[in-house]
Amino acid sequence: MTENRVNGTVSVTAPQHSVEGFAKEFLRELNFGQGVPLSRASVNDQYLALARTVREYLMARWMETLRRQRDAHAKTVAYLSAEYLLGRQLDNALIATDLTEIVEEALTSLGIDLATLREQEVEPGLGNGGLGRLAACFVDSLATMSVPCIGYGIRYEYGIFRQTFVDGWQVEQPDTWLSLGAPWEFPHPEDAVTVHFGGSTETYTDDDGVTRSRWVPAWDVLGVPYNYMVPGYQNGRVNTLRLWSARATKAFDLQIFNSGDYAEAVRAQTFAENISKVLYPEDSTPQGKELRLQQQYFFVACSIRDFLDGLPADFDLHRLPDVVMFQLNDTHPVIGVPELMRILVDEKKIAWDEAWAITQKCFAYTCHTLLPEALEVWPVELLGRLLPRHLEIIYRINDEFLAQVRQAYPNDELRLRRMSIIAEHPERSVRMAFLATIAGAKVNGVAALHSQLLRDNVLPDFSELWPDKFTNVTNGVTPRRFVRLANPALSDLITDAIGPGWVTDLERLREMEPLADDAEFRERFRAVKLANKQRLAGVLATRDGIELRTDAMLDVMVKRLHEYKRQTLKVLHIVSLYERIISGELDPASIPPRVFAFGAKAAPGYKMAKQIIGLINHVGATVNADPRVQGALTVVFPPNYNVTLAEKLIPAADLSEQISLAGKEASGTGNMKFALNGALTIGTDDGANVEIRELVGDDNFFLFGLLEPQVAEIQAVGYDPSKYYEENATLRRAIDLIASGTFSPDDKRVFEPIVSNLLTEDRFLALADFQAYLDAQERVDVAYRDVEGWTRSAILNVARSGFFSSDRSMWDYIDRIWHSQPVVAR
Ligand code: TH1
Repeated sequence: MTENRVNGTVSVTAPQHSVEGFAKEFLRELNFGQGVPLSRASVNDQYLALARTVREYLMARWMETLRRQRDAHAKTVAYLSAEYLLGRQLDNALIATDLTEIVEEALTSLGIDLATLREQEVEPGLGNGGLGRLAACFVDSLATMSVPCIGYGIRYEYGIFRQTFVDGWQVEQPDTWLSLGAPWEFPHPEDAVTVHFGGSTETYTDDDGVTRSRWVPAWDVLGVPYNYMVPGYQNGRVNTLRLWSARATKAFDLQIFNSGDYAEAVRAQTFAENISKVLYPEDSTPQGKELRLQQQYFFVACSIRDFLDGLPADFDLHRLPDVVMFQLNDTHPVIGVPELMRILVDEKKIAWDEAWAITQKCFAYTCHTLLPEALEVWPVELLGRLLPRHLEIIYRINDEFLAQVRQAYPNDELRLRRMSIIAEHPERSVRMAFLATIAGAKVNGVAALHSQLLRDNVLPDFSELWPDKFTNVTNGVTPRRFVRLANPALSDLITDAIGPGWVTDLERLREMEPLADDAEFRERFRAVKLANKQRLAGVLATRDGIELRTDAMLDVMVKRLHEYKRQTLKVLHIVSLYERIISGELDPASIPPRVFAFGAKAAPGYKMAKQIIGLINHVGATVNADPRVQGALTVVFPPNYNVTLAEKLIPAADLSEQISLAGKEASGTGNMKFALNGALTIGTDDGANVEIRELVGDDNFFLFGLLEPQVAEIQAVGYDPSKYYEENATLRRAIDLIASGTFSPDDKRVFEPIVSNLLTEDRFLALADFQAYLDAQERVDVAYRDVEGWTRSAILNVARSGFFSSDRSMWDYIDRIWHSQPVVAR
């Protein structure tokens, strides 16, 4: 690395791109960074040295980005998210810097295999599922689009648990992602921020004789920032992701230590560090635990303070909305609203009304769910104990808001009660979605249908009061990671056909449309799919000892395990096929052979979800071992589905299962990744499926199931699942087979809870949609037999899914919500 002085600042220039140069840099890192010679370097040594070498190529761009951003005084997006599901960093850095080939060659010249080093990286799993992965896609897009953005979150010491199966049942292991070294992070203890908790509030009279309130906190912790590079794709830009780690302000009490009570001496440290210790593994359902609220306030307080500290000393805070938009990724960071108010009013002594006007322009809120039980509420008692001043501020926001409602709707007590931030039942609590909606400049849902239902069903009173506040931004996924990196074979085929521009301008995939009618192109497309299946087979063999046949239809359902997503409906389909085969009704030779692949983690405390995982594995074991099936059906369920596995599974898939009950999946993003990689979707009219179907066309999508209004109707009159069981013999036989204990000979009653739940409650109407699902699956079989027709549809799925780039999502946010501008590189 060379250094030269420009304008009094040290600027770092990146090493030159050459094989010899890279090999030299790598050896230098190995020797001087890891302290080992090549001859004695472990794979981990080599991986760490490689990561450090690659990141040197990003360093100059990173500093240049920061400098340019400062100079441009551009408005920054501060994305506040409790989760970032990043996936592995090495490959992404390699494609961003266009170094893959050079590195491959340089390592080969040293007798090292790049693929082996790639496998050494443990992905940072700092998120649960779609919400965390979306945040990662968004920061990737903003960097690639040269938009000033800083992502703020938590550096969990343990990310999402590692899932193992013991006799088919999920057992969680801690995710020790930091244990072998963390070459992608840059700790900055000198920028640590103190965060306060607890205590009480007091009133006092200030110098001007005004009575004011202030917070007298009881304890504090330190937030230490760790920076991560977010490289734009081959554009010379690197944005920052800043994740906070909690430390004790006073690590160690020497007096207590000297007195011999060692445990007590480090108690404060242990207590503080707990705050960023572990990611809550609940997806789409909040737990309401005190530590969770501590986490939320901790990272938001650090982030807001960090942003404000970065402003010039003489900055006029009335101009804050010109320089930042805090985007709230669901309600988890909403406590930032009263935090900013507290800083402006209590610390900066800005008048309440002015502070509120500023605050309302600095926040925007994205809602990601429709499930009523997923809307976060915090008991007043807990919030008041942990953050007493914030509770006061929330009360005042609420009072003034309700006064406004009263004025707009006189004599409407019911409405006031419906709209109050404070709920009275079942206990007094703070409705965080309401607070976010009231404070936010904009409120958006994450797919067209979702945004509509958000307005109509979740926040109807608010959308009536402020129709213009509500908008939609349909989710997207980054084509860099989920096509270019995950599917190099398809990427090469596309680039061959239409040039490389699609990677940053995904609508250009449209140019491929005519090729769907080109027999030779279809042949090549099929070859790509087959190669991806073979690649997956290799991964599953070494990773899990799973044997995957590559000559069958690959039917994939990967997502968090949740009843509303209806993995059980998928199981009922498999069990039904199996039952019809063993009862002689269905000739296994008459259907195209299928591999059913699952990937799903269940929240550790979610009993029914864990039962369903057990059921899938037990059905799989039985079906796979039964010679009567003649290999027509195979079930594979590799444990620990994560971003790394997704990158191998999705490109190999033929069929994408998106079968949630209509009106329950806010958007989905896996659905987009499959379509972009040439899988056809079998799906309900839910979330972003609606938009996928509109774009790819009905002929290239297998739609089934109740529509959202029909679901609402059925539920209004009272849903009775047993009726479907009585009236549908195929369904009855499938359920009876599960109930008979066929899949669990050691404990025949083990799946009774699932069976009885389906027959008596079936909250998500799996039985009501069963027959429609089976019919759609028969249409899939027919379509799959037409090899050319299927390939044509698959190509059209790719060509017409450019809309689902997260770059487009980001343009929509800029246009409808942020009004920020790219700082153009060069
Ligand atoms: C998911 C939604 O379920 C999914 O439909 C959507 O595509 C994704 O967010 C991105 O928008 C959600 N994940 C969570 C996680 C938590 C709380 C609420 C949601 S909604 C912890």
